[in-house]
Amino acid sequence: TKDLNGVGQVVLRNPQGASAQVSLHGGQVTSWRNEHGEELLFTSSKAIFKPPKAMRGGIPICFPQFGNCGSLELHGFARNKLWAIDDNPPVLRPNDSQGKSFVDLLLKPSEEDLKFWPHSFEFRLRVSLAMNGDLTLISRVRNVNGKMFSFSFAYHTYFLVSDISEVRIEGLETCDYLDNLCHRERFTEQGDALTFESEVDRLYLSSRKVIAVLDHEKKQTYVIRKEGLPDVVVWNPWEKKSKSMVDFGDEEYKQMLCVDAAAIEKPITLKPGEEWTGRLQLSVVPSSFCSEN
Ligand code: TA6
Repeated sequence: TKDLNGVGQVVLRNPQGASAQVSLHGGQVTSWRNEHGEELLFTSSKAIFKPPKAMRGGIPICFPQFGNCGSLELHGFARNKLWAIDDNPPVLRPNDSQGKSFVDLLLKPSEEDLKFWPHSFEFRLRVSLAMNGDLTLISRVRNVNGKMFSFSFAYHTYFLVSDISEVRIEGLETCDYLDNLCHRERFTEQGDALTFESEVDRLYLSSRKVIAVLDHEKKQTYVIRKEGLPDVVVWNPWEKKSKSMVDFGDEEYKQMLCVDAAAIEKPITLKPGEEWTGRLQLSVVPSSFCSEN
């Protein structure tokens, strides 16, 4: 089922009790809970719910620019805009809606937006919750017969973890990455799973379609499946940087990890009438850890 509550949030629910919450503000998923009602996404205790500022946590949409590698605000304007419910959504793949509770949102540029980013686009976002609790986000960006344009994109996903020092990422081994902490210098990841002892801010050039985030304490694994999104951003600000952010609690860096399915290194270019689709499917599965971890 889905219902729009008074604060512009669409709540998706499935019969097993799992739920997801999507805000019309920013098209941002603000909550994803399992069948026991346990929250799976991080939201800062100091998050600012004051439009147009994006709320720190959940899954902000970074579009048409990731980071501040362009002329727009950090991570682009899409996450700071009011989206509309899309009443005539495009037909996606049949299983994109079978047995799922979903909502379709639409973002189009206002006259104001066109002054900053003069490209006529339509951005359709489908957020769906499957019967098994999986959360899927499908973004479709179309060039509405304007001139050719390029953009970078990320699902800026704040996963909730029990203790960052007990988390590891599998699926990025041997991938190259650009290290934001070293002037985006290029390195190659070693053969082991990624673990965390200090600030990490990296862009992995990983065309692998499945990434796993293992939370030792919770004995659960987030499984990230992505299509049309060749890169993965991994970010934890650690103590010093998180203390410098007003909307980030002092110790909260221990309970979060951003693992963003993205298209950044090679921006997406759309000719008039062309469309790009970026799919993200999130699952959470119990994971039995072997004792050596
Ligand atoms: O996730 C990578 C990153 O660009 C970091 O460098 C940091 O700036 C972060 O995003 C900021 O994201 P925020 O949600 O605070 O806009």
